[in-house]
Amino acid sequence: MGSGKRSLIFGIAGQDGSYLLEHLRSLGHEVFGVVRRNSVVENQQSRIDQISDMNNIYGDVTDLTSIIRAFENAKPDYVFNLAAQSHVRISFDVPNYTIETNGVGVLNILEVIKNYFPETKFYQASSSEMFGNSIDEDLAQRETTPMLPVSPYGCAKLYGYHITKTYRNSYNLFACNGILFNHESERRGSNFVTNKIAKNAVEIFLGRKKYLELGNLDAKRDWGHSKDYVRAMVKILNHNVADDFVISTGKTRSVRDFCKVAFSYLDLDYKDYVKVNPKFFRPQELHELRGDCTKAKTILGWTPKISFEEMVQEMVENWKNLLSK
Ligand code: G4F
Repeated sequence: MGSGKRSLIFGIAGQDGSYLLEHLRSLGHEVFGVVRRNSVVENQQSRIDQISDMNNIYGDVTDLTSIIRAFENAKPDYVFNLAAQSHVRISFDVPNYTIETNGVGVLNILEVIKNYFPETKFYQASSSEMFGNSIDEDLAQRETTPMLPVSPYGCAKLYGYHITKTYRNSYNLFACNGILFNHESERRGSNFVTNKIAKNAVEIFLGRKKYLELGNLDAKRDWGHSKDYVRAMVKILNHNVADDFVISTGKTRSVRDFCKVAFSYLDLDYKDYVKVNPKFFRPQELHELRGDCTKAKTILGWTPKISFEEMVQEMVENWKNLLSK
């Protein structure tokens, strides 16, 4: 049974977009998605192929007329902006593009909502990268922690975060930020550290590679599962007040810990295979993230369900299935 609700997702072809599409459908929403044109169509569509009877619209958050067209097609009750240049290290190589997409892109959508669709509820995918190395006394980050980003990606996301709050307060829009800590899954791109480790560990296990090169093994992240985090996005828009929420697990682990767990599922010791290559270091590193999601737990009744170990196992198993074919 349909809920009568219509949702529009910018960035539907990404990890979170594809899980959000499935979740919204399970809630009875009619879902529309904006995808960027890509020269290799399989890359663009691979995560949403199995669910491709969706309403696909070509567009880009940097292209205002395409945003307007997407809104006119979808006539959405809910809009989720997950579109981004999402790789932190690469944001140092393409800073202008990152600011244009992750910063100005948010403004473009808000302008369309303010001028033409003011009843639409808006979710902005904000990021824990906005905190930089700022940390509260208890070593956690929460909604009140000062934000001091250390990458072009973090700076652009911080602009998106503030412009969302500014439009909410200036024009009385239902515009919200989810401040999401790292979240992964078998659908994660393999140039992010988690799926890079999972993929390479399986290649080593299968005898196709001898070692894995990584950057900073001591960086610590609060890693949750994307499936859990897309549930939070919907809860944020279903809340009766537009607000901002940290979404995290509250547990922190190092890149080294991730290697240890991933390789151990294959009965391998990561120390025999992992090498450090400075090529993968960043001009400035964010050393440690641990999110306190008490606000989301208390107000939205959201909690993560999938454990770190289950998630790592899923990622390793996925590569085992794909690569042993
Ligand atoms: O997996 P990562 O590239 O994720 P990062 O930079 O934390 O960003 C992710 O999470 C953010 C939320 O905080 C999102 F906003 C963002 O869009 C993205 O989803 O790197 C994680 C850590 C870093 O400290 C990095 O220096 O892993 C370290 N690392 C070590 N070796 C590596 C590598 N990262 C990558 N990508 N590749 C390496 O070889």
